[in-house]
Amino acid sequence: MAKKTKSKTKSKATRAKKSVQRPKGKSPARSSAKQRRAKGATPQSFVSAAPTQDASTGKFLADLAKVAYRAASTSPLAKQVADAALARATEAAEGLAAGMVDTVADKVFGSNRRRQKGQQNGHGLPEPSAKPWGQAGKALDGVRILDFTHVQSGPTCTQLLGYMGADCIKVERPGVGDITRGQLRDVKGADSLYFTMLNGNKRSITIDSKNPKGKEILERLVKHCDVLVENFAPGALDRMGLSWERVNELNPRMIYASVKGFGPGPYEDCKVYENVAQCAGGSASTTGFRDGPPLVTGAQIGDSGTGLHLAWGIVCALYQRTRTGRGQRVLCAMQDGVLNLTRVKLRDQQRLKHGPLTEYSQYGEGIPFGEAVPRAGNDSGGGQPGWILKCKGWETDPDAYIYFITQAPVWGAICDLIGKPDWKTDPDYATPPARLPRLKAIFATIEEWTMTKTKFEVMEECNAVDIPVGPILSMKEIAEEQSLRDTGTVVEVDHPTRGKYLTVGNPVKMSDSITEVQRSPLLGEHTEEILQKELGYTTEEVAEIKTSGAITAPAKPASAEAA
Ligand code: CAO
Repeated sequence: MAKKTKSKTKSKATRAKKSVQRPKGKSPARSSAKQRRAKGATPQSFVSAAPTQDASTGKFLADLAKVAYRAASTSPLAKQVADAALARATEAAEGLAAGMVDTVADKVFGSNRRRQKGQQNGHGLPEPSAKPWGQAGKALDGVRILDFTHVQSGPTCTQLLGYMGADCIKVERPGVGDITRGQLRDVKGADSLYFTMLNGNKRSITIDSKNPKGKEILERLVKHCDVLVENFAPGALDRMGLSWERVNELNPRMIYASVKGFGPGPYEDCKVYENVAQCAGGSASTTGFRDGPPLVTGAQIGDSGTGLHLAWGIVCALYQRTRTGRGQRVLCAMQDGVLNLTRVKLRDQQRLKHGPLTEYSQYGEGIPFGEAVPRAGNDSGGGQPGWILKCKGWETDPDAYIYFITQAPVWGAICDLIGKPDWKTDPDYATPPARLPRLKAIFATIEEWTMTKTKFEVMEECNAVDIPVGPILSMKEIAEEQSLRDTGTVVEVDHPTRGKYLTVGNPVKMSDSITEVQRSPLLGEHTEEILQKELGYTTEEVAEIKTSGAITAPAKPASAEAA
């Protein structure tokens, strides 16, 4: 068996070696246009027939694709050639990489070591970088995002991609921009925190998408970028002439990612904001106290939660594109995103058929369940009962509380700590099922103890004996928490018009993709830079674009100051 593996490995390596020894002059890439015409070949068929086992041909195909893409906006033929060349170059690169990785692996590990590693033979990946951790670029370096997002859900998504290194080109309406620039303003004349905290690590270009020249620039951007992200009301992007079909025609590799309020169905045309999604996704009906109205939560699970889901979908689509070479639509409905985050309540809905939900405190209180999952106040929602308890100072400090979990394995430690050692053996308290009908009274007794200490003292004493508790931290305390600054979760950023502000950095820490949090862009700050450096417009062309009204504010700009 071992022998078989070895010979297989060897023959692969030999094949790879042989292929790079192919006489360069014989590559069809070098045959003349005259020869090709004589054979009746089209440029595309020629490209498609090029061998992909040859490094120099692979490189030639990649270069050809680059050149052809430059001409693609004016010539459909150039576009076809570019697409064919790129597809073939990718195949060549994949084939060569696989061969090379095999050869390198043999050199580095020897064939025995490679066998031990089983299938871990590179899978077409390049040789591991020799650069120190954190110095080999960022996870999404080279990914270009056409960021057509506004308000919160879409911008959350693109900011996360920006934190991971993607180049986010945010398109905004001239003179107006993302409506949140002017919403909830705290500093006169400066972009609001609503905007700045959701649009870091992006560049801003102003384009009037309804101006003919503006449309032309947008089409160039579509061809230039890898991902289009948008969260307009249903149909708005189609009305701009950027339907999925059109975008796919312009750039078959583009991933077209959208946030909408609802998926296909009776509500698909509705405009949706955060709290609408929280209500329609099942969160509000299960949040709050049983005897009170439904409640929305302060965590923006509809907006930021959906943005996060969309970012995940985009990264998966980018990965799939490395195999298929084509883009796809990625849709995340806010209702679906909220439901995904509220899935434990759908779990409980199904459990209801089989009896009462014994971990809900209403069970212990003897209150019958109805047909739908009830609001459970501060019940923990898991199998370990928990509740929010007062701590020292609660009379004046609205956040002097702690979340206390009576986790079964540490029940003995809880009893000792609160001065009730007899509960450890008392049949009414010793087991989790015995405690369930008494939870209210148990938590009231624990509270007598927590009220003698600050939330941080409770935290310290409980954690010393592994009792899980959580202090209710105010936003003031979070803003001042040094450990969150140290990890880059809370970051202070400097802004040219509003000065220093705090933002939330990347909540995901990666050992080889280090996040640098940058301030949000001013409206249109990068318009000329993007037109010239990314899209290749000349200085004269940019001057013409300016006079066309495609990138400048109309004479009477609409008010950015919104409710
Ligand atoms: N140039 C010219 N016009 C532009 C433009 C540009 N650069 N950018 C946007 N516009 C236009 C759009 O084309 C659209 O015009 P038409 O309706 O005339 O075609 C218009 O601006 C506004 O689009 P909208 O309908 O999306 O904006 P709205 O303020 O009325 O609605 C919202 C906002 C959030 C309710 C809606 O966009 C929506 O439902 N989005 C999907 C769900 C979502 O993401 N919600 C979360 C919002 S965060 O709480």
